Amino acid sequence: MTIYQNLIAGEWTGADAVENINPSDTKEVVGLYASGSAADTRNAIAAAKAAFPAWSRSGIWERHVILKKAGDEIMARKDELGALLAREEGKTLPEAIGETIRASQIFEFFAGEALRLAGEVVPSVRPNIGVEITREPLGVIGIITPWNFPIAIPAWKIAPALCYGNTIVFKPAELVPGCSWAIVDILNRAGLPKGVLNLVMGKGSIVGQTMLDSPDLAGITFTGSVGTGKRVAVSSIEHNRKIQLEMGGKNPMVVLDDADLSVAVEAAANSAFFSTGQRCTASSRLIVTEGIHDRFVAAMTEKLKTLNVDHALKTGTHIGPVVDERQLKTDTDYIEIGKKEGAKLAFGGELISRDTPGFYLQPTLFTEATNQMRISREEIFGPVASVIRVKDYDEALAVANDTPFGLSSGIATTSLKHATHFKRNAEAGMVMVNLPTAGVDFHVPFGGRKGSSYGSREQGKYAAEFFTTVKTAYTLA
Ligand code: UN1
Repeated sequence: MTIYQNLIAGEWTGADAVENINPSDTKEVVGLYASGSAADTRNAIAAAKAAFPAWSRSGIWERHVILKKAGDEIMARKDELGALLAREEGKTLPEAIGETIRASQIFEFFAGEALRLAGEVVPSVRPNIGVEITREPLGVIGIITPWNFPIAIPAWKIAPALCYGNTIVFKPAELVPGCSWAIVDILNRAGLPKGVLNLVMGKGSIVGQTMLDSPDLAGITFTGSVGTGKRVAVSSIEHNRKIQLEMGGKNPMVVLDDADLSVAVEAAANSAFFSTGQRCTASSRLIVTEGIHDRFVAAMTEKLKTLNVDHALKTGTHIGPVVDERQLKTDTDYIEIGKKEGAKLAFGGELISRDTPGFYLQPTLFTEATNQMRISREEIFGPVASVIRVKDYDEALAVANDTPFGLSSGIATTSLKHATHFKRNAEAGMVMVNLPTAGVDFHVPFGGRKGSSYGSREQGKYAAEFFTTVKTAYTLA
């Protein structure tokens, strides 16, 4: 089998490889991917550092052309890349193709942003002096991405980093190197100079740790677990390094008595169970007022009966497998914890077998949960959600905000008054009215508050905040 290698200083390299396994069919090896060493990582950082002076001064047209070419190629290959994504991560083929289209759109967006770079010219408070405020690239950026969005998250970190003139050392999640390799190959062929984008696939404990220890990374943008995020933060203080962290969520979906029941059920089922619940934006706490509670639970249970859990590439599959054995164990451990804590298992909870060996778990719904239970406080990252019964809107809002996280917060209601109040008072970076908490646009800011995020927002024009540093220049006229 060919080894998909790392790209360091413009050369494909690496002989040590690991298997990329399909979670829908663990007999299938998607490919062999290089596993980089600490020396590879240091070489990649040195290459990115050497490439920075020229790339930071490259013209905006050159950056536009490369980003646009990459976006176009990803779109042209959406079915093939979507299938690769579904095979390595396990989300369904339509979800995977949708994510691939999103990655293409992100490159198109930042291709445009490259042409819109602008600063400000303002008068000084002193006479005969002019002031210019400009944005300059930050330097070498370390990019560390998770397994749950194998193409969209790399796209939304790589595209702005390049757009604003930075160079990159990119470490994708070990479980899903395939889409990352494909994006790097596409950008490399689109004409990026050597060393501007370096790919080091491999272990977090080796590649990731070497990145954290380096004094040469000016910034690290990270999406992943709270624990690893904290390590990125602590190491970065020591190196005076800018960071952008997207970590967990325990996103609430409030359902009020006046909600349109079918809108509420669609939004809740999508948020909680699509992409196998493996989204930091998934809603795992369904906070339901008592007048609609029983009807909501009955309708959700009916809906869950219609969702097929099966091979990600099979037509008609709504929910693919869990990503790997370790995540499956986390999910089933939490299901046991929920039962012990006294929540009622209303649907699912069982492993299922299909034609191919894979990590298949039923969508799981608890009822009679309280907001103090561990299943309501800790991120599970699987197809598991709990219904928490509340008296009225005020209690629903208080419960929604009573969490260490603050990424996305949803409400299903037909009341303008409650929707408006919720938008203002939800302690979250993103608020959704009559929509799933997950599934976001590619051209507007993404990120959260409290334990969910640290640093400035990702995506849209707000991405410039992280990927640039501001210069204020004074000139005597
Ligand atoms: C989405 O819900 O569309 O890791 C995106 C995650 C998020 C991305 C969610 N950073 O799940």
